[in-house]
This record gives sequence, C-alpha cells and structure tokens, in this order.
Amino acid sequence: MAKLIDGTRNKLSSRRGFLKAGLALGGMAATTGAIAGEGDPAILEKKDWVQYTGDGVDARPYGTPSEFEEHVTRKNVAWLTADPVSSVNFTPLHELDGIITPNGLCFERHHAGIAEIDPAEHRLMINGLVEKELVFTMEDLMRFPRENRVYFLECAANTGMEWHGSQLNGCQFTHGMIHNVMYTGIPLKYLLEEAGLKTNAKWLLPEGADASGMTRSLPLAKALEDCLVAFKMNGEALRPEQGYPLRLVVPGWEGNMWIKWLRRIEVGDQPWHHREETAKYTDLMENGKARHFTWEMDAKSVITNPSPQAPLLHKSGHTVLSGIAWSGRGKVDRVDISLDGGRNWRPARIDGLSLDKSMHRFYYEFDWDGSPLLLQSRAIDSTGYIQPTRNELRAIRGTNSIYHNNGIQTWHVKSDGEVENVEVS
Ligand SMILES: Nc1nc2c(c(=O)[nH]1)N[C@H]1C(S)=C(S)[C@@H](COP(=O)(O)O)O[C@H]1N2
Ligand SMILES: [Mo]
Repeated sequence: MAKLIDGTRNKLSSRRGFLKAGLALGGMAATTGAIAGEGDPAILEKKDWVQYTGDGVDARPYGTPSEFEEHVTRKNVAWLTADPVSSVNFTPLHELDGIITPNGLCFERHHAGIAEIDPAEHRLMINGLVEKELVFTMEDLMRFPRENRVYFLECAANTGMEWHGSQLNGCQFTHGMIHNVMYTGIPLKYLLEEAGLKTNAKWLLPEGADASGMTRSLPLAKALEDCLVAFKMNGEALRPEQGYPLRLVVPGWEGNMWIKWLRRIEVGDQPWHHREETAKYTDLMENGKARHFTWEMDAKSVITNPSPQAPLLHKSGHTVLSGIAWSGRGKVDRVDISLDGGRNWRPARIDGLSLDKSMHRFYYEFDWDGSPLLLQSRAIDSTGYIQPTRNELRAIRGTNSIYHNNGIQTWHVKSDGEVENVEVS
C-alpha cells in the first residue's frame, strides 16, 4: 500500500466520498498508509538505485520483467502432468490486472509438445471442396488484408477438476486455462474466397503441423463469420507455444478448436468426428449419452484477488476485490459480487475495454471488517445469460463431465486473511 503523506490527503478524502457513494459496505476504517514522519527506513535510507547509475540501453535488447517479479510464471499441476509434452500449464491470473495476458504468461496446452517451425518452410494449404487447391507461403499471406481483435481463448477443460467438489487451491489452477490477447490475422473468409468454395462446402478441417497433427471439424458459417488466421499476438509474432508462425482464432469457442501451427484446411460437406471431438472435448451426460459438439464457451467469471494464492495481508479496512469475466456469446454486461456465499449480491464495477468475446476486468471496493467471507462472482452476458451455480450445472449435466464447467466459484476468506477453495450448497 502506498504510504499517506500530507499532500495526498485530498485524494484520499475524495476516494472516501466515492466509496460512500455506493461501493462501501460499512463505515470507513482507519487511514490506509502510515503518517509521514514515523521513520520508515524505506524512505530514510539512501538506496543503491539513487546513488549509482543503472544498466544502459544495450543491456536488455529484449526486455524481461523485474527480478522481483520472478515468481510470476505459468505453473503446472504435477499430478496432471505425467508427461509435459502432452499436458497443460496455467496462467497466473492472480498476478495480472487489466484484460491483456502478457505473451510469456499465456497458458499452454500441447498434445505433442511445441513445434519449432521455420516460417520460411511453413505452408498453409487449402484443399477439398474448393475451385482451386492453394498453398500459401507466409509471404503470400502477408498480402491479404488483416484485422486486429482481442479475444479470450479458454480450454474447455478449464475448471474441469472442480466438477466433483473444490480441489485446486488457486485461481491459477482452477481458472488459469485462459488467456486474452490482441491477435493480428487474416479473416479466414478471404483465404476461402481465394480458393473458391464449392456449393456443397459446409465444413472445414483445420490441421496442425505439430506431431499430434491436431484436427477439429469447424462449421463453415463460423469460419466465414469471424475466424482469423493469426500471425501476431499483442503486436509481436506468435510465441512458439501459441502456434508460431500461424494459428487459427475461433472467437468465443472452445480452445481445442484454435489449431496451432496451422498448416492445412480441408473443405468438406460434413464433420469428420475425429478423436478431439468425440473421445475428447465431448460432454458425457448423466444418462450415458454425450452432447454432439459444445463449441461456445458460456459466460463465466472468477475473483482473482483475493484468492488462495493472493491472501488479504492487511487483515481489515479498505479492500480492493478484483476479477475477470468473459462470454463466448458476446460482451459481459454485468458482474455481481457476493460476500456471503450467494445470499446477497451487489454489482461490481467493470473497468476498461468491454469487447465482444474478450475478457472483462471488474473491481469491487469495500471495507472489510475482518470477519470471514464467502466470496463469489457471477457474470451476466449481453444475451441475458446468468452464470449458474455449480449445483445448477450438475442438475442438468450430471457428474460425468470434465469440460465446460462455468459454475460460480467460491473463495472462503478466513479472518486471518488466508483464502481457500470451497463450495457452498
Ligand atoms: N496443433 C495443435 N493445436 C492445438 C493444440 C495442440 O496440441 N496442437 N491444443 C489445443 C488445445 S486443447 C487448446 S486448449 C489450445 C491451447 O492454446 P494455447 O497453448 O495457446 O493456450 O490450443 C489448441 N490447439
Ligand atoms: Mo484444450
């Protein structure tokens, strides 16, 4: 917390007014920060950084975070990672703010490790039900018009370990199979137009160049609507982990369809029913039947701070609660917060960009009285859909599921500020 010195009193009192205007829960607690003149060595001692010059402009040709941020990394879960080439790691959501995921922190999900591809040798082929079967080099692709769009990518298995009850201690692990970046890419429809679709073309089969040769059936209508063949993320080339030099972007739909290291798109008249859309990424219902394709990601949210990896160190008083919300069907219109396990709800403040099929950032500022809390957030998207509770989901889906768990998450804040993953009935 910033220390309070006399000059900032005005700022604090206006913040006080703002909190009173609707966000504060109870009466205001004591001043946030120490009164100047109490002898804090952090401002009295002469530090190295004021006495000596630092690194010059030649020291860091590609910048990396401060050494004090070394703990901010993707992490995996040992028991989920029998073999790292076919596993997942998780975005450290509790360390991030705003809506953009930094490239080096985007979670990774590989079925056969990271393909390291020389772009000069990479090709994208379009074949099947087209007038001309085409092969593009990366240079060819750079001559098509491109667009910049911010989208979330969520693995359908995100939160999948929580179907049977609370399990993983941290939003990084329960909700970290998501990232949100700005893609630069070519609308897929331009490439399909170039090849010329035959009248019976209805489905696409994008294929990856990695050793898993990942394929998924994609309805043509979605491809023509908003899919991108992306080559940049957050302004720079895709990272190898994210599919360098080309990946498919399928806005709002499950991450598995976003084929990385994209090398071929076959055009057909019906879905292929390959492994990744039958044995995997399929929702098995209670009666033993499975859903036939679940593409769209339903509205979901999670409180990232506080959370098990980010306890409340200040014990009471001014508290900033924050989190993220998203919907595969549009924007997030509202996020509600409960401090008492879903009995009472109050609207959070969505801040920053509200974009279609993109992450939204919300805040809820309140005065914590130090008593235990059961924190929940629920997202309401632009279609009016309300994020369900876990038990509402189980009532419809049963308990055979792994994928598409968008149920409301509960964090139990104890009076010492520690936070644990719990469920309320
Ligand atoms: N070629 C290829 N594409 C792939 C995968 C893969 O293993 N190979 N994994 C898929 C899965 S299951 C997900 S959730 C996303 C993960 O994207 P990310 O690694 O950028 O987070 O990529 C998808 N695309
Ligand atoms: Mo996935």
